[in-house]
Amino acid sequence: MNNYNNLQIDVKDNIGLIIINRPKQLNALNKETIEELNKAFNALNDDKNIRVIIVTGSGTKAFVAGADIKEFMHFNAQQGQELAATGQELLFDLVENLDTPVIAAINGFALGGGLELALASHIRIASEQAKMGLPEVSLGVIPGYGGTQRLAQIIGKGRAMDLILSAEMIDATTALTYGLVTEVAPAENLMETAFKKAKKLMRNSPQAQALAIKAVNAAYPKAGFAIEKELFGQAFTTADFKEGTTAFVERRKPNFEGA
Ligand code: DAK
Repeated sequence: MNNYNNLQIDVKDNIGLIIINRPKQLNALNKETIEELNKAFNALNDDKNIRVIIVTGSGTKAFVAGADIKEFMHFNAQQGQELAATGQELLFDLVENLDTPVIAAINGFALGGGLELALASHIRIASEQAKMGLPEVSLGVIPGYGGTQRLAQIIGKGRAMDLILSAEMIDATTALTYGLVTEVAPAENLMETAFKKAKKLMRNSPQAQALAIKAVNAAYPKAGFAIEKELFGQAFTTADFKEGTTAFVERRKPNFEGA
């Protein structure tokens, strides 16, 4: 099960644990990690002995600090659009629509694509140290992995607009108030709390849970996701995108056109 460069998979008590393991890059999602996550989620979902999947990040600092900026800054518009389409399908839509319940155990920074992975998960539990946000507009892009849609679905349009347009991070207590996470635990108890939750879920019918996931997801329109992909592609071609990602790598504030 552990034939992955960027993941560690553990199975215990019928629970599948996926640890995203690129601590030096704060577990940022590069293309290979997204492909490996697709394989791992599919494999655990297909294994009928696995009743719940928990996804978390390695180390104590980050769940996932976003898409890998150093990788995607070099993509051209076509690659950007392709990545938007395949990334959404391979990982974010996949997770949201799995039969097996997925718990995101948010152990630190969950930013951009990292928060989008948590948003696609069925249940979110955060450590007291977690920080969450969608900083994309500070890089000259928009959330491209479903964030514009799922954040508003989960916390409402007003708060989602605030978080997306300000690019600000919120802490775990605020996330709990917003309903972005449903539980907060001290950092040292996060995994214990997530496993406890998983065991509670396991008391119930897996068939009924799979049907319930389908039914809940059916309530949300899909059209916005296609528009998000298209607009993400547009943002990818702008000078602001070049400036925003270059400024990140150069560790300086961006100078956006007209800002
Ligand atoms: N990508 C690549 N490397 C990253 C990274 C990221 N997202 N986040 C952190 N790192 C790297 C840093 O560059 C640094 O590397 P070295 O300089 O040591 O080589 C290392 O991780 C440690 O980070 P820091 O030195 O910055 O650590 P600090 O404690 O000072 O700051 C931080 C922690 C989380 C506040 C900071 O690292 C940070 O602001 N990180 C970036 C957060 C962010 O903006 N994430 C990206 C959001 S945009 C797409 C669809 C969606 C997306 C992309 C494409 N398509 C459809 C194509 C989504 C985009 C995003 O996620």
